[in-house]
Amino acid sequence: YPEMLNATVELVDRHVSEGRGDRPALLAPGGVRWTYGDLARTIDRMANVLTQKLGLVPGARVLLRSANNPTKVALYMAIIKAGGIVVATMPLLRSRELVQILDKAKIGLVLSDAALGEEMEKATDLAAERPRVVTWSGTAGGELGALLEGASDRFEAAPTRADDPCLLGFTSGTTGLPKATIHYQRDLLVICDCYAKEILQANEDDVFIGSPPLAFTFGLGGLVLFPFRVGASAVLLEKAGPADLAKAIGEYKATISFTAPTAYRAILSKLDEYDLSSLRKCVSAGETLPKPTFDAWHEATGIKLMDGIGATEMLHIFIAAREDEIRPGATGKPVPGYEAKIVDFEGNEMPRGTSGRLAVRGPIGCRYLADERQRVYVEKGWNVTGDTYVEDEDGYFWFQARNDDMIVSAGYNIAGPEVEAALLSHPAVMETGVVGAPDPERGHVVRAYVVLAEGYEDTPALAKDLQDHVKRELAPYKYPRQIVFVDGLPKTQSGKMQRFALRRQAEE
Ligand code: 3SK
Repeated sequence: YPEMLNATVELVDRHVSEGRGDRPALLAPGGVRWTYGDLARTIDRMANVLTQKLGLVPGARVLLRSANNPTKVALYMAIIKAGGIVVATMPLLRSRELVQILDKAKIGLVLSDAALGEEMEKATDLAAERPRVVTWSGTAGGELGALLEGASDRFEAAPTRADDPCLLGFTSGTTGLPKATIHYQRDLLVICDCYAKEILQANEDDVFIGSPPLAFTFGLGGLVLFPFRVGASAVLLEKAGPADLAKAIGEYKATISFTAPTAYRAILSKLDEYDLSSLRKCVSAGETLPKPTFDAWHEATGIKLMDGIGATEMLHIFIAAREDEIRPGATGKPVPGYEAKIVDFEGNEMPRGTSGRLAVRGPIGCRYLADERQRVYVEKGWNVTGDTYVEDEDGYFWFQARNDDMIVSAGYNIAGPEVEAALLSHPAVMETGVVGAPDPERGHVVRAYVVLAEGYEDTPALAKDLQDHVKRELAPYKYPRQIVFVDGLPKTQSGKMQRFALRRQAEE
């Protein structure tokens, strides 16, 4: 990339200057349809307000808080065009969590959807330094709407460099302690030019849709950056549960979906209610994709779910496979531009076929903001993601578990996610989380928390049937000696199962 680079100019303005201003960019419920021209003008008006009325200067951090909608995207791109740094937050965060972000990122300005204003106000009361809060409603009414009145729709982009920070991605990981990852202007293009161009292979006629919040970089890529890079359009849903998503796919004739395996499974359970015929590619990430879910989706829709592993630290997906190269059950190979290897605890590369810690490097790496955990994540220039993988003879990477999701039972190493995949191939199981529970004889035993599919009852006979099913699918020593039926599983805001919460429960 050139030394001077502004991601908004590349992702939005370029379509207007190259004559594609009339193409649709953003679609949303209520008949909202913004072309690239509409979007570019809105961004410029917002950038003028940010710099002239709200005092934004290059390098300043702005906290952005709303569900997925066009106004949020325009503000996101306006902050970047003005050289600011976006700090996007999950809509459901509570004041206690928000205040940690305000303080860590030293936020001076908050832009919040009025609907989420109450928690924000509480957080600003508690912050070390109270930021200014500007709210908006709908497609930019309210306080922000008043500021936008009369603002010019022409704004000269700030002279940003390719390696100027433009995004602080917060991650609580699955452990609950928030870390901020720094991303540069160029990183926003890197993920488009590596993963999206080489693996996803979208084009300008695609209509992207999905459920992840834009504050989760899986959603930012899939619902903003990837469509914008190729001049395609994106559907933004404020409510994006599996049923909302499946319905909207039919309404908007969406062609590429981004969501987690749990949502694909939930959609499958009511498939006859939806029209998914417009879909041509379906991306699954955020959680490992169990093979039974891959198989069931393929059988029902004819589409191969595209699994991928990504991380907020790396901004997006770094191991995946093109549709024609998918090996069911494997995550894939390193995305072009990235390298991956399996290492032992000393960082030595391990032979193919051996399970060990996944280490990755490429054009984007982990850069935590003022955090000692940088030393743990990056070892000798390699990003150690916290996942246990095996690389096979053909260079495909097979997920085993998060490093701390291995259960050691009577001397056996058992990967919780492998037992989960076996359970999920039983029709009674809707969702499951498998962890170790302390046991005086075996050290730990395998315990499965199970959410049942509709129409099944939590009886001892069903528990026994599930155990027998796992014994038939896997080496029998892996079967869950304990089955606990639950109504739901603990999840992070980005929808990842919190096995640490289940482990804690199992320890009690
Ligand atoms: O954390 C993840 O699971 C993830 C997956 C895909 C893209 C981005 C991220 C952060």
